[in-house]
Amino acid sequence: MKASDALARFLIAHRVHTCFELVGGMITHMLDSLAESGQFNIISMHHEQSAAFAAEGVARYSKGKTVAVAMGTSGPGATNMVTGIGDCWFDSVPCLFITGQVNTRELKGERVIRQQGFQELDIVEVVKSLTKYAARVESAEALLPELHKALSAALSGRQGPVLLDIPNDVQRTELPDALVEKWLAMPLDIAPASQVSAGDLEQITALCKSAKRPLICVGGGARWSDAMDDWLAQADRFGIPCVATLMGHERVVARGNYFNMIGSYGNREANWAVQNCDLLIVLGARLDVRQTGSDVEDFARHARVIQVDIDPAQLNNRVHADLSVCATVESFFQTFPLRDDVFPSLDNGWLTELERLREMAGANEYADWKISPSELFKKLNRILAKRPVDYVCDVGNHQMWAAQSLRLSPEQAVHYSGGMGAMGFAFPAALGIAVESRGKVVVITGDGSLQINIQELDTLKRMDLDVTIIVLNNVVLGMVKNFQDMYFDGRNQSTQKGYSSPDFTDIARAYGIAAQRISSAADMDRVLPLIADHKGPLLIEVMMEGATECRPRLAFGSKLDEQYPKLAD
Ligand SMILES: Cc1ncc(C[n+]2csc(CCOP(=O)(O)OP(=O)(O)O)c2C)c(N)n1
Repeated sequence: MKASDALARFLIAHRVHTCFELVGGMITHMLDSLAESGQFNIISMHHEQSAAFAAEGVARYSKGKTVAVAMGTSGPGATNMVTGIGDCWFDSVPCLFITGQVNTRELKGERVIRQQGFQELDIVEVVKSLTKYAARVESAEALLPELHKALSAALSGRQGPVLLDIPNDVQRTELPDALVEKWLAMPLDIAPASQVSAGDLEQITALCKSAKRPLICVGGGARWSDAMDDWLAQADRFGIPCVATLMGHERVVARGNYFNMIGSYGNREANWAVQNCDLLIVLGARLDVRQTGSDVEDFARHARVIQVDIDPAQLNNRVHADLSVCATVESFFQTFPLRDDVFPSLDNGWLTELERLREMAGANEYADWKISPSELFKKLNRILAKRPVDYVCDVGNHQMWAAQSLRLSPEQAVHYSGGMGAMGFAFPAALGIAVESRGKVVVITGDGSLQINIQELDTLKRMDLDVTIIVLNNVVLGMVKNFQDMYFDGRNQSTQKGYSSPDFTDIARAYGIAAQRISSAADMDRVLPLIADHKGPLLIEVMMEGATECRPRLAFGSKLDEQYPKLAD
């Protein structure tokens, strides 16, 4: 059997059945084999970066259970995928990246030259620091063992991206059928992750016993746990409040004792909760500067901190943890029962105070703007409530407006480019999510972010997916402009001066995609409800000139609960 056919069979045997790619000479054998298998969904994109984000979208939708392939040719096809690989790496998303490579006899090997073959580039070396496993497949016999190793690594422990670089001649070499069958029958080698132990549970329980103002903080490491929703519902019943980081916020359903997102762009009530709790239970969050603010010493200033994380290197890293537990958050949810005797010292006023603050912080902070982003998201919450929807946000103020105001119903999720913060992520990731879910996906993007992968409007039209793009067009690179306003006396080089954005409504229509424009609050009431029953591609351009601020936010050096503007201002 031809090695590239064996690759297709191996992937199908492991439920990998979607491939996003942009073709090039060095991947034609593999692509042909995937197509000829008749069991692969191949989606051709217009940029390998988009293919990478789209493949990532499949895994994000399936909570890391389904891996997709992003494939690019040697040289530029490979380097174009690096941003997507990095995104998977930082946000722990399993994904298989495959690059074609020049024939083995054309490889430069140990020669001190830059290149031997045309488009030869050592992508394995480039992505080593961004992958769980990356290797060049040296021979056809090594292909299936390498695939086995790579897929196993992607799905083990703290999940992440893997890359295999496959030379053209390796792809077209014949392999003995018996060898192929042997590897097809081999189950993946998924390493067991550490679990919360009885000793850990004892220590956690002891800290909970004395806590008057406990707080759960859900992070990215918890967001895909199947047990999370039931556990949080139980916490809700016992009056235990919960907040989340940006990544945790992706999957927490809005409910009574959920006090939203912490951080420098966090919700006021969430930051206040962190700064006033006496026990903070951090579940799968690495507590970076965006989550704690720069004054780490002051973070959770009155609290003892319990940190549960699958990755030992993340424990007790920036924030001092009084108790570090190296285990999956899933095992914590499964083994740490919530009963009314777990928090016997619970102060009832704690929840009442948090509720009061959440109510106050829910006020429209943009009443002086023609279109208030928080009001826009409140309307969207109402319009799409209780419907299965995946939101995908880009990077900028629009993302933070969404994170502060979107409220998820069951069967809803939102996806962010967390650690990488890559503008251009949302639209292609949404395509991947829609391919996998076959359901409604709503993209929240800015004029700067959408322009990075705008070429995929053609892919959306061709695939006819149920994707609505809401582009908040403030005609500036708002988040950075805001920074320049604060620290560069308003000199707005390249965010406003020298920056431009086009008419997105016209562009969508040119691609054959239905489009609407919102220029006033009244337009919002007319246009947003259309999303609910619309099936297929739709672009909504929201004109928001002058809207460049995120309220509230944290100035550098400020304490987490001293966000700007102050509520009384
Ligand atoms: C690929 C990439 N390049 C640059 C940045 C830096 N950056 C962060 S936010 C931002 C502005 C985003 O502008 P836009 O998408 O219009 O959103 P807005 O902030 O105006 O809502 C920039 C340039 C980034 N995060 N990603």
